[in-house]
Amino acid sequence: MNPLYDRLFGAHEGKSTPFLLLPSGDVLHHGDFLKMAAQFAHVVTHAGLQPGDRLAAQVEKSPQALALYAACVQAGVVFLPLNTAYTRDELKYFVENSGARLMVCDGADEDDLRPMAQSLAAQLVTLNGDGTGSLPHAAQTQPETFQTADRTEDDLAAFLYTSGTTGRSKGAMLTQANLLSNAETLVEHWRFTAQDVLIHALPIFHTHGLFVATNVTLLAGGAMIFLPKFDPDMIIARMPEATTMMGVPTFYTRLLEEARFDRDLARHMRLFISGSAPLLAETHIRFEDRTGHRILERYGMTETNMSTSNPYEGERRAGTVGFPLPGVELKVTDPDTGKELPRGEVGQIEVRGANVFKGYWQMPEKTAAELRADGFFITGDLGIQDADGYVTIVGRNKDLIISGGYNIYPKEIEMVLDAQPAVSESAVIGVPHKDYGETVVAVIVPQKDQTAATDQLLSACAEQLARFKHPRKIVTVDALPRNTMGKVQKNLLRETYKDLFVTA
Ligand code: MLC
Ligand code: AMP
Repeated sequence: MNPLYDRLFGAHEGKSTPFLLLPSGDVLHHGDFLKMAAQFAHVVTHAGLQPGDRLAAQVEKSPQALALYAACVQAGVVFLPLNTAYTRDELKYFVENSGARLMVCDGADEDDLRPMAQSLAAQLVTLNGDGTGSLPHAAQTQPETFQTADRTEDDLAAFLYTSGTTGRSKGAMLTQANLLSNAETLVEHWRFTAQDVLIHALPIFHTHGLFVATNVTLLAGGAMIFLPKFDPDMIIARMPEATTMMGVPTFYTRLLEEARFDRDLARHMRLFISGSAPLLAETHIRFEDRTGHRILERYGMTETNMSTSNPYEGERRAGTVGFPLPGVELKVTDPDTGKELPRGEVGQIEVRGANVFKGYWQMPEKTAAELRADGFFITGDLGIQDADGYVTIVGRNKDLIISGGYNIYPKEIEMVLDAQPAVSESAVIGVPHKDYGETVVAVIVPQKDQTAATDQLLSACAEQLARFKHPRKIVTVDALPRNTMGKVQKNLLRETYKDLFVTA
């Protein structure tokens, strides 16, 4: 028994139904995809990995990369996908912290990563974006079936790292039941069937692209137009074959910039879904005016999978994230006391259900701080539930920036900037950005009688942090605004710099 494998993958073994529709026009059928996954599972287990061991993968999006996820589920190995933008320093932390025994990287990074892998006693194999590499090479001679490892619903399926307000990333432990229960709920809620063809242009190293999009499609038995990245030309060209699309708000604002994206092109589509960051009500309205479709906005998190969704039938309300999903309890609490607040009051959103993760890997204090003993998870998002039950996210009780759907924790960037000799202190904030929703601005105070050169600060960031986390603007000030307790007033900084990028 391996519930996640059996339901998502095993159910399609031997089938010649289409699964991945590729940019080349090729179609990868379910059965062939699963043969590849089985061959990968052999390579992974021959490397000595046992059920429960971790495999870290920093690879480009490809059918093979997705087969690696399937292989891990089949072999009972915990899958740890990593953003391709992460630097070597960032990667080292994830591999070390998770104790991953096998790393899969792009061939171009192999020489750079090998000493690090060796120092952490992790094996290293390669998988390139074009499907070549030492992993697929070794897989070629392996059997096309694999004895699925026994697992229970409570066993771990994946670790997804999320940064924290202290700057140290936490490995969110997701069980088979977390993933499966959420996929089941979403398939039903959003009416996915084997006839669906989803435009998949998201990365597959985060919850949205890997679990929401892929697991839902797999469970329903449908197909995905599997694109390497968001590219409006490609999406517009392939839309006639699709029935549904999932994306972050930037996908929708960018599509609206294309005159070719019109009512005729979208007429046959069944559903457009948005999440991972706030979709402006204005975008929702413009999208409906252009296409006649109301985007269905949902709300989730790495730790909770999806928690709320606007209805499939019924009113999809712009600016809201809809209702708690079936099986998910949601309450709005006072951030100071943890007491539940009456409907209509703004507070911290907490959720409980089979969707909620098991805790942070080897961080019992952080787990205890966010996951209550009664099972409610404190999301750190501020919201309000109206009289009709619609939930609106109004802000965050955590110091977090979301740029184009990627989470950026200011603390991580401040730590890099503060370590620079010319910097006395820094405050990193998110400001509105037309394309990314929010973007990163660093406000720095130089050391007395020193000038902090922007290019030096940026090169320090480049060395240590993924590109999407880099400040898009560095502002120098004499002093940071502080309250009477000495705490930096980031709200004042956000107000001061709010217009820097709105017309960008
Ligand atoms: C890329 N870049 C970004 C960026 N993405 N910078 C800031 N924010 C981003 N999101 C940088 C690149 O490093 C590059 O830098 C430049 O921008 C252009 O690169 P690109 O490859 O052309 O990227 P672009 O097309 O701009 O990508 C934007 C995007 C992409 C929005 C299409 O970021 C994306 O696919 N985002 C989806 C993220 C996602 O899946 N989130 C889900 C998390 S799960 P330069 O300057 O060197 O050229 C989650 C839970 C839930 O949140 O509820 O779903
Ligand atoms: P991540 O940790 O990458 O999973 O990001 C989760 C965070 O994304 C949540 O805590 C929210 O702050 C944000 N988020 C996800 N979906 C939405 C949405 N529809 N509206 C507003 N914020 C969202």
